[in-house]
Amino acid sequence: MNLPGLPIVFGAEVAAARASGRPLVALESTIITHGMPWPQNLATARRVEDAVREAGAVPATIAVLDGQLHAGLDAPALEALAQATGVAKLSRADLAVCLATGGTGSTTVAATMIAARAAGIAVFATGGIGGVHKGAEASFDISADLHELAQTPVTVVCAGAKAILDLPKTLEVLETLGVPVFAVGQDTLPAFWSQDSGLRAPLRLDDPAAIARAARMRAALGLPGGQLVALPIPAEAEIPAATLAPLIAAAQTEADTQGVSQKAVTPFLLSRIFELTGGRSLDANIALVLNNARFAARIAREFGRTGPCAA
Ligand code: PSU
Ligand code: MN
Repeated sequence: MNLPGLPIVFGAEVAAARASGRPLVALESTIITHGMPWPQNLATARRVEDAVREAGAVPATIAVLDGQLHAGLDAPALEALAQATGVAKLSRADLAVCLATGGTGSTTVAATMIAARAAGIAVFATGGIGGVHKGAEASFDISADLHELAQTPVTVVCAGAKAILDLPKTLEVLETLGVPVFAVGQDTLPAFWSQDSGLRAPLRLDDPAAIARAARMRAALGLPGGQLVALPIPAEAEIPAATLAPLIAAAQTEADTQGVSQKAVTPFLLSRIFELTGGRSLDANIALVLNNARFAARIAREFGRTGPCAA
C-alpha cells in the first residue's frame, strides 16, 4: 500500500527491515499512554519490542508525534511518549486531524491498523481490542476497533476483547461485520486477564501459517477487512474470571455514577481494576501482551515467506 501524500517516518530498524524484506509487526501506543501506568508502561513497551525481535521479526510501534506518523520509535521518543500526560488517544475519527494540525497522539487498535496498512505491515499485536461495553444498549458505546477490523486488512493478535466489555455482544457485532475471529490452542474465546470466557470461539486456528493463508484468501476473494486472532493469556499469569467479575462490576458502577463517557471509559475501567486487584491486573496484562507479540512475530514470518498480503 502506498498512499500518496502520507509521509511516514520509519524508525531506523523498521527502515532497514523494509529494505531487506524482513517481517514486521506493528504495535500500538494507546496501551502505553492510556492503558498502563508510568513507569511500567515504558518497561512493557520495551519488553514487547524485544519479544518481537526474539521471535524473529522487527517491531514497529506506531504513534503520531508533532503531526508526523511514525512507524518505529527510537528510545527517546518512546520514553517521551510514555511519560507524557494529556496525549490524545487517536482512533479512525481523529487520526487525520491530529496529523493535519501538528498534534501528538497515541494510536488505538483502529488507528494502528490504519497506519499498519499504510506502512505495508500485515500483522499487529496488542493486549485486548475494544468492543461492546456493558450497558451499550443504553450508552451505545461500541469501540471503533470493531468496525476497523471489518474494513482494514490487518491481522490483529490479542488476548480477546477486554473483559470489562460485554463479550457475547462483542462477538455478535464481530459476526455481523464479517470479521473472522480465531481462538488459538483452545475452542473457547479467551477473556483477556482470564484464559476462558466460557464462550465458544467462532473459529479456531492454531497454526501461524494457516492464519497467514487465511488473510491471503480473504484478499483473493476481494473481501475487505482484517482478522482477529485471540490467544489465551499464559496459565501462570491468569486471574480467574470469578475473581474479576465483582471488581469489574464495581468499576463499571463507578464509571456510570461519575458519568465517564466516550474515550475515557476504557482507561478509567482499566485503572480502577488495576487498583482493585492491587496491581495484579497489570502483571496479567503485561504477560498477555508479551505472549501476543511473540505469536504475531510468527505470523509475520509466515507472511514474509510468501510475500506480503495484498492490502
Ligand atoms: N490493549 C490493552 N490495553 C489497552 C488497549 C488495548 O491491553 O489500553 C487500548 C487499545 O488501544 C484499544 C483501546 O484500541 O484500548 C480501546 O479503547 P476504546 O474502548 O475507547 O475503543
Ligand atoms: Mn468507546
